[in-house]
Parts: sequence; C-alpha cells; structure tokens
Amino acid sequence: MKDDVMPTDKEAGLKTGEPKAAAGGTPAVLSTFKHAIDQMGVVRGTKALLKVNQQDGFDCPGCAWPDPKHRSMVEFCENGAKAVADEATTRRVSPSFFAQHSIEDLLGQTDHWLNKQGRITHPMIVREGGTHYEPISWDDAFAHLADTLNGLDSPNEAIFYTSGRTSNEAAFMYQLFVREYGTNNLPDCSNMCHESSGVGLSEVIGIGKGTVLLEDFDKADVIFVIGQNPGTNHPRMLTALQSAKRNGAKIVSINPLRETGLVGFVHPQEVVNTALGKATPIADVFLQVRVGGDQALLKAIMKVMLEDDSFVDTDFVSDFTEGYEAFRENLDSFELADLIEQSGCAEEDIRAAAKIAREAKAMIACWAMGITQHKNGVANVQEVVNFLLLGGHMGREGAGACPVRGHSNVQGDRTVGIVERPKEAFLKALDDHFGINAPREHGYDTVHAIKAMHDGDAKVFFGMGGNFLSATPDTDYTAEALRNCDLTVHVSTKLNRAHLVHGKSALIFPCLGRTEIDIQNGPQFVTVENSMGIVHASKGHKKPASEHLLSEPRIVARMARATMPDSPVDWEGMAGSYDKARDAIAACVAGFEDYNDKVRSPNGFELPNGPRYRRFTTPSGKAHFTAHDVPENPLKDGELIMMTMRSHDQYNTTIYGLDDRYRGVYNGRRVVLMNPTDIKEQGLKEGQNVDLVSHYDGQERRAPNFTVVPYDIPTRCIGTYFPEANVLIPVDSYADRSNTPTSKFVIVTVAPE
Ligand SMILES: Nc1nc2c(c(=O)[nH]1)N[C@H]1C(S)=C(S)[C@@H](COP(=O)(O)OP(=O)(O)OC[C@H]3O[C@@H](n4cnc5c(=O)[nH]c(N)nc54)[C@H](O)[C@@H]3O)O[C@H]1N2
Ligand SMILES: Nc1nc2c(c(=O)[nH]1)N[C@H]1C(S)=C(S)[C@@H](COP(=O)(O)OP(=O)(O)OC[C@H]3O[C@@H](n4cnc5c(=O)[nH]c(N)nc54)[C@H](O)[C@@H]3O)O[C@H]1N2
Ligand SMILES: [Mo]
Repeated sequence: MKDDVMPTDKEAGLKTGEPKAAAGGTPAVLSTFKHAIDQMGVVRGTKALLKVNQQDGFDCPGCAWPDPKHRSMVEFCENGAKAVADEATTRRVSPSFFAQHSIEDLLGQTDHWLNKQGRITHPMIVREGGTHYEPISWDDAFAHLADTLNGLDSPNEAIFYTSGRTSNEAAFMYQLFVREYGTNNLPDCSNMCHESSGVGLSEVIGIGKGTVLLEDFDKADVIFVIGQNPGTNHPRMLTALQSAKRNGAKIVSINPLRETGLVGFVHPQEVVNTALGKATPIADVFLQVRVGGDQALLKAIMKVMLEDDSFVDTDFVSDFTEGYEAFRENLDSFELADLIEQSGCAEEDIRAAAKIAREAKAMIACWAMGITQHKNGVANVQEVVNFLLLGGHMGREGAGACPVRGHSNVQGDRTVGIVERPKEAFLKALDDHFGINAPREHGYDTVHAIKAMHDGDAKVFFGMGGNFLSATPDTDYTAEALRNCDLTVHVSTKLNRAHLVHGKSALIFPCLGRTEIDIQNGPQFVTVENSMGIVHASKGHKKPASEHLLSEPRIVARMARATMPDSPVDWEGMAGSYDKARDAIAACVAGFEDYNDKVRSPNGFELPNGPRYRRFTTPSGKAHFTAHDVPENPLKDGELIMMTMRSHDQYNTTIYGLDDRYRGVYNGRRVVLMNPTDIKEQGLKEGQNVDLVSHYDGQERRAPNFTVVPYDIPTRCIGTYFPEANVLIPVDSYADRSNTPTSKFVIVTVAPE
C-alpha cells in the first residue's frame, strides 16, 4: 500500500481474550454512558440520549432498525449512543485546526484520530497546489463549484454520491438538482450494501424491499438470521429477537462466526430497571457456514426439508408463485453430500435447522452483508426467497423477508430518487412537475464511478455525506481516481480521509446533523424511512455545532441556484420550508400522497408494499422461484477466503474506539482472525505480524502489518476489519447484476514478514 493514503504501521498494545458469552448487559450500559459523557459531558450527554427515537425527537443516526410503537423512555442502544455522541461532540475542527495541520500531516493520522477531532465548523477549500485547507465564504464556495460544473464538456463528467444518512427532503432535492443539471450519475452507499437485495427481491417479488413489519417478530415462530451481526450493528433488533424467544420462537443463526449477540442477550434496560438482567439464549441452532457457502447450505436445508414434501404450502405455491418445477429440478440435480461438504456445516446441524424450518408456522428470514457482498449476492438473496416461498412464508403475519438495512435513511434515499438507473415513470413525473428535461441515459453506480474517475471520464466528485475513499474497494485505485479529478466536494459533519485524498481543488461543505435544531423560514423537521418501509419525522434539539453550518436542503438549493440561475424550480421555497419539498415528493413519488399530513401522525406511515399482502408486483403478478447454480470457489494451496466486517467500536468508516468487545479484541484493528488449524498449517504463530496479499487476475495487492489472532472461524476462511482491508478488494471483483463489491469474499494469502 502506498503510505501516503493511510497509516499502515504495526499497532502496539493489541490485546485479545475470549469472545463474550452474551451481548448487552451492564457493560453495554456503561459503554453507552462512557461514550456520551466523553464527547458531550454529563448533562448534555444525558439530555441528548433521552431524545433519541422519541416521537418528538430525532431519528437515531445509527442503523435503520425500526422504532417500536410503544416506546420506552429510553429507546436507544449502546451503538446508537455512540453515533449520537459522535455527532453531538463538543470538539471542533475549525479553520485554525486546518491551518495547524497540513493535508499531508492529516493523512498520516489514523481514522480514529481524524474522527475524534470533532465537528467541522466552516466551509473550507484547498486550491490547486495548496497544502492546507483554508476557509472560504459560502458564496465563493458555491461559485467555485458552479464554475467547475458549468465548465465540463458534459454533465456526465460529474459524479454525485450519496451516503444513507441524508433525509428524504435533502435527497429528493439533490437528485432533482443532479437531473436538472443533466446526469443520472447518482451512485450511493447502497451500491456497496443491500444492492444485491434490491436487485434480487425486485426480480422475484416485485419490490426491492423487505416484506415484514416489526410487529411480525412477535408473531413469528421461526426466525433465521443469515450473515448478520445484530449485537453490534442493529442492537435494538436483539430486543425483538429476545421477545420472540420469550414467545416461544426458535432462532437459527447462519454465520461463519459465533457472534455474541446471537448467542445470548441481556437487555440493557432490564439491567437499568432491575439491576439483575439475566441472559436470554438467542440461537437454538448455529450453522457455522464457510464464507461464501450460503447457497450450498440453503439448498442442503431445502433438500432435507423436501425429503418429505408434505409441508409445502401447495395452495400458495400454485396460486401465488411460478417457477416451482424448475426450482425442484434444479435442487434435484445436486447431491446432498456435495452441498453439505461445500457449506462446511455438519449434517446433524443442517437436519436440526431443516426440522425447525419444516415445522414453522410463520417464518422470517433476516439477512445483511454476509449475504449481499458476494459475487453471487443476488443468487444468495433469491435462494433465501425460495426457502421462504416453499412454506408460504411470504405475505402473511409473522412471516417474510427481512433484509436489515444499514444507514438510517438508505432506504428512503432510494425511494425518493437516489438511483443511477431510474425508471421512466419517475423521470416523467419530474419533467411534468418541474418543467425540466431529466436525462434518460443511465448513470454510474459506485464501482463504475470509481473507474470513470480513474480513466479520466469523470472529473468532478461530489459526496453528499459518506467517506468515498475508505468505504469503497481498492483504496489505492480509488485514491488515484479521486486525485485525477478537477474538483472533489464533500458535504460532511466530521473530518474523514476522503477530504484528504482530493482533486486539483477540493471543498468541504459543513452541514447540520440529525441531532441539531434546523431553523429555516421557521423551525423544520425532516423525514426518513426505516428498514421496514415506515416513513416518520425526525427533529433535532441541539444547538448547531457552528453558526456557519447549512442544512443539506439549503446546500442543495444554493448549489442549484449558483449552477443554474435560470432554473424553473422553486429552490428557495423548498429549502425555506421542508413542507414544500414534501409536497413535491408527494407529487412525484408513488405512496407519498398527503405526505405532510400523514407524516405528522406520531408513528409515521407505511409505504405501499404489495408483497407484504401477497400482491406480488412482478410483471406476472406472481412470486418467482428461481433455479441457481452453486459457485465452486476452488482454492489453491495456501489461499484463504477473506471477509471484511465491522468491529463493535465503529460506524462504517467512522472509528469510535479500538475495541471489539464481543469478539475479545482490544486496542487494535489490524488483526486477522484465523482458524488455529490454518495458523499451524501455514507455519504461523498467534500474535505474529503478517502481510495480507490478494492476487486477483494476476495483480498483487498488499496490506502490511496484520496480527494473527486465533479464532473460531471455519478453516480456509479469515476475517479482517473494514476499512483497513479494503486495499485488498479489487475494484473489478463485484456481484453479478448488482455490482456490489465482494467485501465478504476476497481470495488472499498470508505472507509472514
Ligand atoms: N454500530 C454500527 N451499526 C451499524 C454499522 C456500523 O458500522 N456500526 N453499519 C451499518 C450499515 S451501513 C450496515 S450495511 C449494517 C451492516 O450490518 P452487518 O451485515 O451485520 O455487518 P458486517 O459487520 O458487515 O457483518 C456481517 C456478518 O456477516 C458474517 N459473514 C461474513 N461472510 C459471510 C458469509 O459468507 N455467509 C454468512 N452467512 N455470513 C457471513 C460476518 O461474520 C458478520 O457476522 O449495519 C449498520 N449498522
Ligand atoms: N470492505 C468493506 N467495505 C465496505 C463494507 C464492508 O462491509 N466491507 N460495507 C459497505 C457498506 S454496507 C456501506 S453502507 C458503505 C458506507 O459508506 P459511506 O456511507 O460512504 O461511509 P460512512 O462511513 O457511513 O460515512 C461517514 C461520513 O459521513 C459523514 N456524515 C455523518 N453524518 C452526516 C450527516 O448527517 N450529513 C452529512 N452530509 N454527512 C454526514 C461524516 O463526515 C462521516 O465521516 O461502506 C461499504 N464498504
Ligand atoms: Mo450499509
């Protein structure tokens, strides 16, 4: 790795111990308050936490897990508290900070250090050849952006990325600006996340979203959790799993790791209320699948289930689905023994899971990145749907598909138009409503945006939130891509590495966060859509981090005005009153009729979702069984499959701390979790310093200074943290059809130093 992009030194002081036996409990409560108080002080910290996910409060900027209708006073979790504390911190990154630290100096700092410096207070610029960011007025900043955009040979030379925290109002206005300007280059973080779910589900059920509501968790008697680590990434989901368990539901976890949150859970509130919360065991069956072995495993489970096919919901299959025969033929063409071997699981565990699924009256399947970030991510998702359809577990209470989304509004951003492959009906609605000419040619997704900048086909990068350098694959390649640009611009709350690896000139637009009071023509609130298609309001209560911050809608309006002074759109109107932006959404996006009324009801409203009620919205009106091959993935001697994942102390590229408490990893991130047998076979030792090397298509990519940590993970599989290992993920290694980078499947070798 080129040392100018990020520090890759050996970490001193790494400690490891046994993984924890239960998630939550007293340690979670303590950690919650520690992070809040550390960033905000006692009074400010406690006040902020009490406003999370309340009806008059702000939507937690953490994950997209829904809020219960009957909320307790405290409706947050340890990692939600970290996200809030991180945004509401009292530390500041001001012009004097940037004067003190050159960009080169900052590049030498860790992500943990960069994030810890606090909130960005002023609009900043690096001019061509400059070594430091300098303050700039908002007027001059927008003029610089507008001049550069208007100087391009084609609007398609500009790229407009979105991260999933942006509100519906800001996202809608942003895509409108981008389309009026003349391009559909709207890649978003979803391309790296649940795109395989979106593509896979749209094809087979007619909507690219899940079909369950939170209430369904109380009615389910079986829940499969596949390739997901809720204890860390969706901690409030453990409450739903715990309550399902107490109602007698059975839970099956499919994961290469025995993730603590799925082993046992002590509800932090029960600790607070009774001081003696007891751990609820969560998973009844744990299937320790090989990385990339899910299709083989699901097929094996279905084959065992179908040894006696009397459980198949034949009425449902004949009335509501198609493709069943071809699916059965496909399944018959596999030998059970081969599937078991490929899955890496024991036959008795597979039989135990099959028995539970066979007897299920109402089954939910949840999944996340362990399923989507593979070359066969779309097929993985569709195999999960096959599994649900067999028992008729779709479109009725307590049953269905539950892709658990990441960013708190990633789903809403898509719904209101952040999409590089828009549908004609939506573009026509924009044209008719606003009198613009939206372009029809499809735009770049994330992977193709990186390649376009790398090849000089795109010259301006604009990021509405996010950290494009560190979140994307192939860090060095992406760095070259960003450095090739004439201009890179980031709308951000916190400093990150994408600000430091920049184009000829670069701008930072500091913006308001979720937790802050937003006053335009009067106080405003924004709206977001959770993982289950419920749209609701979010209103900040804190004084903004700086008087120079603009709201995201205001930033969009001002850049639109600067770039297109003759625009027919009422930009100031929408930025001044978000009700007007919502009226425009209501006019252009199906399901948002009476938006302003409906979203003022305390729990928000549900967007239309036909499949939730067995109205499949595919062209034939039926759900589709699909017949997929199983990838073989042969490994050469010495090769291992690497998956990259999140530690307990990070939010994607934002590193809050250096511990991964549940997995027993402390004070370090450059670790490689390895099966003890592999450690021995490769002649390595616990604690040894190694390089990881990927060899995709004859190219070599190297990440130095990783420490070997023995871990309960299937042989020939290793685990590392994102974003440290992203340098190893080839830009050309992405999922069929969804183009999601294969962040959970990279073939590497381990080279001792
Ligand atoms: N605190 C916190 N919350 C977050 C985030 C965060 O970074 N921090 N990120 C948010 C975002 S954007 C997202 S998308 C979600 C991510 O939520 P997750 O998808 O839970 O996140 P990952 O850490 O990527 O973990 C994926 C899980 O997949 C497993 N896995 C890896 N490979 C395979 C495989 O081949 N098969 C199977 N079955 N499992 C596999 C890993 O062991 C791990 O348990 O969380 C959201 N919430
Ligand atoms: N190897 C590997 N790579 C991955 C993944 C993986 O599992 N493995 N996961 C992928 C996934 S699932 C995702 S979603 C992407 C995430 O990719 P991104 O969404 O691009 O990354 P984040 O780290 O979530 O973005 C953090 C930055 O957002 C800014 N920010 C925070 N809040 C706000 C706000 O309210 N407004 C604005 N404008 N900015 C804000 C801050 O400046 C912060 O530094 O990463 C992907 N990359
Ligand atoms: Mo994500």
